[in-house]
Amino acid sequence: MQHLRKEKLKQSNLYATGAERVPWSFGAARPIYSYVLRAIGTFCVSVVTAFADPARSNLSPTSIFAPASTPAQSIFDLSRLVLMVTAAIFVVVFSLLAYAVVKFRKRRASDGREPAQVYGSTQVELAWTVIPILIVVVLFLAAARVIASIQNAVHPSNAIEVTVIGHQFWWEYRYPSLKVVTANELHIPVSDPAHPTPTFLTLLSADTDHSFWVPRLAGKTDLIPNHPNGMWMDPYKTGLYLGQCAQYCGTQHAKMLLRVYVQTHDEFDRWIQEQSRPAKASDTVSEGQKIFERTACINCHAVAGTVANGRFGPDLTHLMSRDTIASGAAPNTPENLRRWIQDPSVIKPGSKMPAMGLSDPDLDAVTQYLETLR
Ligand code: HEC
Ligand SMILES: [Cu+2]
Repeated sequence: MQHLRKEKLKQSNLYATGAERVPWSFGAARPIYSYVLRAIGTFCVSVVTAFADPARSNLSPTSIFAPASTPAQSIFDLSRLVLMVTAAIFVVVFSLLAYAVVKFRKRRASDGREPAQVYGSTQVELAWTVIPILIVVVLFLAAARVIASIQNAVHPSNAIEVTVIGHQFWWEYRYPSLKVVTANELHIPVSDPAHPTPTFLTLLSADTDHSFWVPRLAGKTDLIPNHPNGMWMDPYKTGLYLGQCAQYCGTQHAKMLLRVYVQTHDEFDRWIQEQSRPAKASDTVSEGQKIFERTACINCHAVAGTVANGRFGPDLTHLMSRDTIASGAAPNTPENLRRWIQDPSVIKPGSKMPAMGLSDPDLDAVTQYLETLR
């Protein structure tokens, strides 16, 4: 228990720093059974906590047992039903098994004769065919109901629309009607159940399959090239919700983390206002900006209001408004920013941004310039 609790603390790190603290990474190599045991242990602890603690306060920030939005709540209720039914089956089957093993074990005094041989029993066979069929039908209907209720949800006119584009290995977020483009940190308003303001996501991919999964907010949905998918969420509570790309998409899939900031309406409106402005122009173009605009940086990155309009990498117009860089792989500090520009593979080996080979003074100047992008 102690061990598991410590593990959970480790997992609840909000983001990784450097190579070693990605949520769900297990650190040093261990024998494979220890992962399996830990997975089973963590799962059991989560189940027990979910049932025992209605506030579900001490679960990890990515737990499916702590839903904070309607789709996640429906899925949680369904999984609770499935878990209860399967737990009952487990108890019945294993009790019968244990009873048979003990009752009919080989005894010292046994005379070696075969027990009575029974050939078929219509009642028993009917029972063990009909009952499982009924159970499967009930589970099927319950699941179909939840799927339909999520997929057919009405789309109110005041819903926030966001287009999510999965890239190897980062997330692009576009708010088409609000004229905002950002990356990696999704901001959405909280939704009061009395006056819901849900957010509807259109899921696209620029390259390969990805999957958007923030367990506390909604189910898992894939981003498939040339096949737009959709999902929605209406978080009840403000806060930061975490997740991760849930479909293997290449080497850095594990560092393609999801961060959803659920804000009050005022905070959200302010954020939108700030994000829809172009980059703050200074009177003198700084040395760093000159280097940035002379280098291939602008082929891949956009900074609104400047010549930089590349779309291959994240939009950098308001880079400093983000808490992390590289899709949650590292906190957004000047040191990490410099390390990243010098050689992205130090933070994220296999990332699609090349090391640009800048000299030290140029590196400092570019970092300084990026730090002005608020
Ligand atoms: C070939 C395209 C390409 C070039 C050239 C390039 N980048 Fe990038 N850059 C990317 C990609 C792709 C990412 C996202 C990497 C990831 O998170 O996996 C990225 C990420 C970044 C980030 C982190 C952004 C965030 O919000 O997470 C910064 C900062 C950055 N680049 C700065 C630069 C600078 C400065 C240069 C020029 C010296 C440069 N890039 C050149 C493609 C490029
Ligand atoms: Cu991915």
